[in-house]
Amino acid sequence: MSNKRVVSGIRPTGNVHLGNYLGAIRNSVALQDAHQGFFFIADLHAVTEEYDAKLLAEHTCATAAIYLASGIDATRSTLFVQSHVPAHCGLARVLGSIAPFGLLSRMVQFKDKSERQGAKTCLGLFDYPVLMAADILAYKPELVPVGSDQKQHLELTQQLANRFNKRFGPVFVVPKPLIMQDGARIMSLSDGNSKMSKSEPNDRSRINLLDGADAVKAKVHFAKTDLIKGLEFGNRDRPEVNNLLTIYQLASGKSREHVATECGDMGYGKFKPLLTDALVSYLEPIQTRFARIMGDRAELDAILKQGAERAGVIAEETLKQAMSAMGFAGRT
Ligand code: AQP
Repeated sequence: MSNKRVVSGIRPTGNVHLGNYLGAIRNSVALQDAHQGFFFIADLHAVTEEYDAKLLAEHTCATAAIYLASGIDATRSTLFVQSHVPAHCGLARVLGSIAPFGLLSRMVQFKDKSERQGAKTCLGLFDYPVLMAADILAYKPELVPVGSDQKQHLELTQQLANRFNKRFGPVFVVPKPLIMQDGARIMSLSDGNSKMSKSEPNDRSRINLLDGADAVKAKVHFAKTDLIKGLEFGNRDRPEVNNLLTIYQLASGKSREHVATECGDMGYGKFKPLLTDALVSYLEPIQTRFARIMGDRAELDAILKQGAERAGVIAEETLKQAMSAMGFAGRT
């Protein structure tokens, strides 16, 4: 097995959607052939904004099952729940001592989310990127597959690794983001300028991976479009059309050029059923596997337990190395 590692996580903040899948999960699945994969459900990141405590555990299990149903192979890759590996928090604490306050306050996601949350903004939201850096650096990975929304956080991770290595010695590997061009930013079905998101209250704004044929049909039917004739990629004034064509391209497995030719002269009356059919066929196998995995919770729990044990050994070792480099007295 390759000794190159890849790390990626998803927050259990709701229904995993097509954007999560196209922007991150499918890349993780592809990378596990040539890399040691560490894939986790980022539950500690899910409690930094308003959330429903009654649903957290359920969303955590469902997200783990989505990973497996999408093709993560637990015999080759390590699948675990973030909070089951305490070294992530230990490492975040020590990285916090070199994380510049000013830089953290300028993180775009923090600025957006804290503006929305006002007085409810918590410390966990502010130092989210430091915990994310710890999540990644703990495994010394080469690559981190993410959607383009996480690019800035990845850059902070690189800065923290470099800063630490320069000051205390070479403990961390500086990871590279892997942002695929296609699918890096899937947009909302109701607003082509906002990204598809789990926490958007309007469920019609996204295709959930577990949406059945009727839901997909209705969501595509109601997806925002425009009145301009013909369908085209890449027109900045037509973000909704570009998004729907991109989704069709990825779900159908056709090339961009093929889709541009196939759909260029179509109206929405013809295109939307085509998109619906492509999506339903794309999602069906994932949904069948998901149902099977969720039907055996004991097996799922065993996979996550074993994953946390495997991940814990590596993350603990990195934490030990980092603390020793920083001058902490060793534990006997
Ligand atoms: N719309 C998107 N297009 C492409 N990639 C996306 N990702 C998220 N949304 C899109 C990628 O999915 C991975 C997991 O994301 P996350 O669960 O950690 O949190 P997020 O980025 O905040 O995703 P959401 O769905 O928008 O959740 P909420 O609404 O809770 O904030 C990441 O790699 C992300 O880039």
